[in-house]
Amino acid sequence: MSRLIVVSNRVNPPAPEGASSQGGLAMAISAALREYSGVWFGWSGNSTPTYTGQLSMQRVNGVTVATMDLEEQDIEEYYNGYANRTLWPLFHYRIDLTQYERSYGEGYERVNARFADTLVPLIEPGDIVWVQDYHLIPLARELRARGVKNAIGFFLHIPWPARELILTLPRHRQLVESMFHYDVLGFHTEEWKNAFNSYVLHEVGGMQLSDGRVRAFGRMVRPQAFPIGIDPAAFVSLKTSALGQESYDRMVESKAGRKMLLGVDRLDYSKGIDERLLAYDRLLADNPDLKRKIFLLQISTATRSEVEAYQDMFAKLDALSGRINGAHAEMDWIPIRNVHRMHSREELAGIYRAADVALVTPLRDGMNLVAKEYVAAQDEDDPGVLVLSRFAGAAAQMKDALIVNPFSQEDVADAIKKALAMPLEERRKRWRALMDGVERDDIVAWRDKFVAALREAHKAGAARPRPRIAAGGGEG
Ligand code: GDG
Repeated sequence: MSRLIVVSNRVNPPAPEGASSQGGLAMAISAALREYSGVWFGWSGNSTPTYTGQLSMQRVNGVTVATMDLEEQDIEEYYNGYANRTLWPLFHYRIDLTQYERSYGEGYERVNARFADTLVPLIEPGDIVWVQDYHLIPLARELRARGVKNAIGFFLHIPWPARELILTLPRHRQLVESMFHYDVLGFHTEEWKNAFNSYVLHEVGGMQLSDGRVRAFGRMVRPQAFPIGIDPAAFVSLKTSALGQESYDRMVESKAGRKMLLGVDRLDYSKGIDERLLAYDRLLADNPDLKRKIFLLQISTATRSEVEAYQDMFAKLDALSGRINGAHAEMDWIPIRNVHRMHSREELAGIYRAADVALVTPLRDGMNLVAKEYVAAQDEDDPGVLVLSRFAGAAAQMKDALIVNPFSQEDVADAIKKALAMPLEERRKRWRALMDGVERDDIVAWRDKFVAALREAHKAGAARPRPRIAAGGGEG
C-alpha cells in the first residue's frame, strides 16, 4: 500500500492526552495517516534567524510529523502577506481588503520552493502527496521541477472566486498555470469548481473534456467537487461526555426558559458577524414582543492577530453588541451575550445542543463546518433549527436549513422568526434530512473519495503519454 504524504501550512497532530483539542479535519488527516502509514509535513509555526531547511521529525500518537522553521521575512511575506492579506480576502470576494504587494508574491514563491526542497527527500516512489489549501497552491509545480513524478493532489478549503475577481491579482495566470501540475484539484462545491473552470476556459482558452478534466498550458488536470464533512459520531459522544453534559446543563439553566440563538465563528470578516448582529437588532426593533423571550449567544474567537484587517475587529464587535444591548436591554434581560473565549470541543457540543436556533450567516465561506457540527449535536426528539447563508458552501448540501441572504437584515430577521415559531414536527423533519446528509457525506467519505480520485487520475495519467500541445490555440 502506498504511503500518504499530507502537506499543509501548519500541522496539527493529535495531542498525547487525547483528540478533543483537535478539529475534525486534523482528526481525519491523522486517521488517514495512521491507516496509510504516512507523513504530515508543514511549517512548525516557529521562526529561525536564517532558513536552514532542517527537518524535525516526531512520532505523535501513531502519526509521523515532519516540520521545518521559517525566517521572519518568510512568515511576514508568505503567511501574513500573500496568504492572509492577498489570497484570503480576494478569494472571499473582499477586493477592498486585498493587498497586492510584489514582495508578498515573491515571499510566497520562495516559501513554496522551500517547502519543495525540504519535502523532496521524504518522498518515495509510489507515495501519494496531498497538498492542503491556499498557502501552497504552487507546490506541485515546485515538486515537479525537482523531478517528483508521484501522484500529487490539491484541496482548496476556501472558495474559488469569480473570474472577474481573480483578474485583479497580478500574475493570476502564473498561479493558475501552477495548478496544472497537480493530478486532481479538489473544491468543496460545484460552484467553486465551475468558477475555476470558467477562468481556464475563458481567460486562457483551455478546454473541458467530456470526462470532466480540463486542458490548458499544455497539461491536463481533473478539477472535482469533494464537499468536506465532519465526524458526526464524535459529536454525539462529545455532547454526552461529562464536560459536554455539564455545559449543556449550564446553558439550559441560564436560558431560564428563553429561546437561545447561537453564533460560533473565528472572528473573521468573511463570517458576517456584524451583519448578523444588525439583523438581530432589526428583529428586536420590529418585534418588541420577542424581547425577554430570546437571546443571542455569539462566540467569536481570535485569529490572525498579525494582520491589520483583524486588529480592530474585537473592538468593533464589542462596540456594536454594546450598542444593541444598550438599545434593547431591560433590567433583567440582555439581548446579546458576546463571548471571546475558546471553548473545548466538549463544551462546544453542549452549547450547540442547547441552542434553539443556529445562525450560520457568512458572507462567503468555502464550506462551514459549524453548520454541520450544530446539526450533529442536536437531540433527535427536540432538534433546533439551522439558519444558513446561501453563500456558504454548506448551503449546496444542506437544503433543509432555512437558507438566507446574509446581506439582507430583513431576510435574516424573517428566518429567525420562522425558526422560533417552527412546529416540532417540521423541525424534526428538516433535522432528519440534514442529519442524513451529515452522516452520509462525512469526513471519512471526503478523505477516501479524494484519495481514490487522486490514485485513479494518476494511474490514468501515467498510462497515457503526456500530450505535447503546440503553442497557439490559446493555451500558451
Ligand atoms: C476553513 C474554511 C471550511 C470555533 N470556535 C471554537 C472552535 N471552533 C471550530 C469549529 C469548527 C472550526 O472552528 C471552524 O470551521 P469553519 O468550517 O466554520 O471555518 P474556518 O476555520 O474558516 O475553516 C471553511 C473549513 O476550512 C474546512 O474545509 O469549512 O469554509 O474557511 O470546527 O467547531 N473549536 C473549539 N473552541 C471554540 O471556541 N474547540
